[in-house]
Amino acid sequence: MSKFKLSLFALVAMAAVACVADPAMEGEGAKADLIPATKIINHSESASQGSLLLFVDEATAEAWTIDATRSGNAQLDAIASEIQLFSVEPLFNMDINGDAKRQFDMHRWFVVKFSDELNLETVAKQFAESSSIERVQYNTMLKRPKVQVIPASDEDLMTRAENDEPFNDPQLPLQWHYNNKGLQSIFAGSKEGEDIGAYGAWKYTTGNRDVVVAVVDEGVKYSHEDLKDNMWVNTAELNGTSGVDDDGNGYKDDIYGLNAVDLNGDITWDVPYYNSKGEYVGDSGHGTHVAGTIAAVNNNGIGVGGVAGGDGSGNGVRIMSIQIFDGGGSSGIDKCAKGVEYAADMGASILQNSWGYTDSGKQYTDETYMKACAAEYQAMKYFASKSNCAAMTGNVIIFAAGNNALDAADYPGAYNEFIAVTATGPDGYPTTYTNYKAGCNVAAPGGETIKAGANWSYKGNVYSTLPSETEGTDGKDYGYMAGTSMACPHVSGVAALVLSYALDNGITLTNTELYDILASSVRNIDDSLTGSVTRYNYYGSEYQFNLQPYKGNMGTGKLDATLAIMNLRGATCVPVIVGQEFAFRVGDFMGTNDINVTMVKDFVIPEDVKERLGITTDFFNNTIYLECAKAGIGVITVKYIAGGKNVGGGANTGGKLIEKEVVIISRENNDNGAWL
Ligand SMILES: [Ca+2]
Ligand SMILES: [Ca+2]
Ligand SMILES: [Ca+2]
Repeated sequence: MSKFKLSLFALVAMAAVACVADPAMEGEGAKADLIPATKIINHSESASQGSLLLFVDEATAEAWTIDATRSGNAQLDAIASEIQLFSVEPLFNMDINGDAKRQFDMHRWFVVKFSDELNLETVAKQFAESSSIERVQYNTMLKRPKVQVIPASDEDLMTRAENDEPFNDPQLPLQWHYNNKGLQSIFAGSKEGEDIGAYGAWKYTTGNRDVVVAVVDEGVKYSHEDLKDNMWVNTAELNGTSGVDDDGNGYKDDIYGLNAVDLNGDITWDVPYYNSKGEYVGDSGHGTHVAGTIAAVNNNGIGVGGVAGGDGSGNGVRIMSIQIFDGGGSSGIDKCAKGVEYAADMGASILQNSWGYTDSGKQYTDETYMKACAAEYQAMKYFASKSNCAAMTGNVIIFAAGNNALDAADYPGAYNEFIAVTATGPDGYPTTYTNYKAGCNVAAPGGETIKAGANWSYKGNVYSTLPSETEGTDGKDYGYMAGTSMACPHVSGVAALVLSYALDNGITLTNTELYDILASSVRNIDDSLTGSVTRYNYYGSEYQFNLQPYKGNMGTGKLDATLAIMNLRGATCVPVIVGQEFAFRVGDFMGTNDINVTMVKDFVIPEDVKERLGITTDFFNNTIYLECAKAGIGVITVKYIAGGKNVGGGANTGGKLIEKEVVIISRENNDNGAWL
């Protein structure tokens, strides 16, 4: 039988052996076995005792909503009576956006509770016998993983931003994943430009308050000095009465989001827990770390930066905490689904998920995932159907691909309507832990751990916020983690930047168009994937990590925030390497077969752009020869005649004069092949 556990994806770095798929999983391929033939849609492993999720027919849904003791079906009432049900409750809150939820059949899901003493499988079978019950789902509990946290060193905390940094956050230079300067002191083999391209994008937007990102994870430390100003706040509860559900959404005191384990507003991040082996498996700071990557407050003179953390003027995107882990405990599928429902109902437009069913890419297909995780899936579909950002029709869902070095992304991320994010290191290569191939959509920096002399070096991990109260963070508010968990919030952050830019500039798009922008605003990764690179196994021994299997399998490429903004603008991007002349043949970039560029009339380079990039130009035969002395980004305007007839000697008949923005992106050669 398949063994799934739901886990957060922070890498346990010491376990980063060149792990190939566990042989025990190979050939298991028990897809048929995953979905039992009966109405019982999943297996009872890791299921919560004393409760089941039931998907009922319309008549029963209506009857149970009125009186939970009478379904209108005598057989079902007899079963309920025999089991001595404690309670029958709708899974979802139909009082809020009920009509929209009905379209996803969410009104037909109920949670039934009964004595823990009863045999769960027997009860499930009894319900499955009722003609009124269409599906029975075991309430699978999410399992706590071990997460490696590397607190900031005193030296890290003493870091001060150089003058060339765009913001004054002192530890920004440690965040190579936003802007990689190729410092070998951070990572041996680190390459300039192997980053998310944040600095370029920040010239156009740094965030917008009206974009809300729901972080489905451990609780976010909302009081963190570098996060508190970018937390989403439910003002009715903030200004309301303690112990009272002031806004009537079904949850008391939900000021910063939802604790989906206890189903209240008491978000926590520092609850300790030890398993039976004495290992610490309590809160790790994972949710706070992920939140910082998306929206730590920029330019506030403290700590770090966030991809969409604003510019210090109060314009960062906001983080809503959806807490699915709490100390040693976790949500089941039911509460996780309610957390997703909450994010949809309370205004999040991006769902950030650094969790998944471990190894499930080898077991599920899209079809079996939809069936076996039906309650959660329907909540996801509902979330995606809502339009919580004025700039976008629909919402978007982004997942980490998983950390088991498997050639398939874990579900739910692998599902075709969600984005699954793979992870690269500071040298731009795939990380040793990242899942790849089937179901993977796009790559982003997730961090890598290597040896530096005799010691492990974690500076190539992702640096972000931590909760200092939490065991393992050593009293530090900042530190390192690595994993596809850390790559995923870079993509959520870029999605948030794109929406921010759209809001700021009156642009509208659909969620499908945003997915398309995320998947197409990429730099090439495949050209560099030949041969191998040196990595280190669990015991610290060097080995050669073969790059070949990753070629063509990390998704469409490495996401670049600047390109994403440019794609939204619909502007043509021209890539230039510093110090090398580039022949910009306008006809190759503009026009179509029907409307050819017949004559370039003029091009305008604003003085500030000319100076910033050190641009020199030449012009001949409809080609602009460009050379940039400095790295950077600038917009020029090209005017040309399309569709006319070039009669020679600079004369033209007919056609249409077109004026277009062209974005010049000038970069140092980072030796990773063509990068557009
Ligand atoms: Ca409330
Ligand atoms: Ca309250
Ligand atoms: Ca900061």
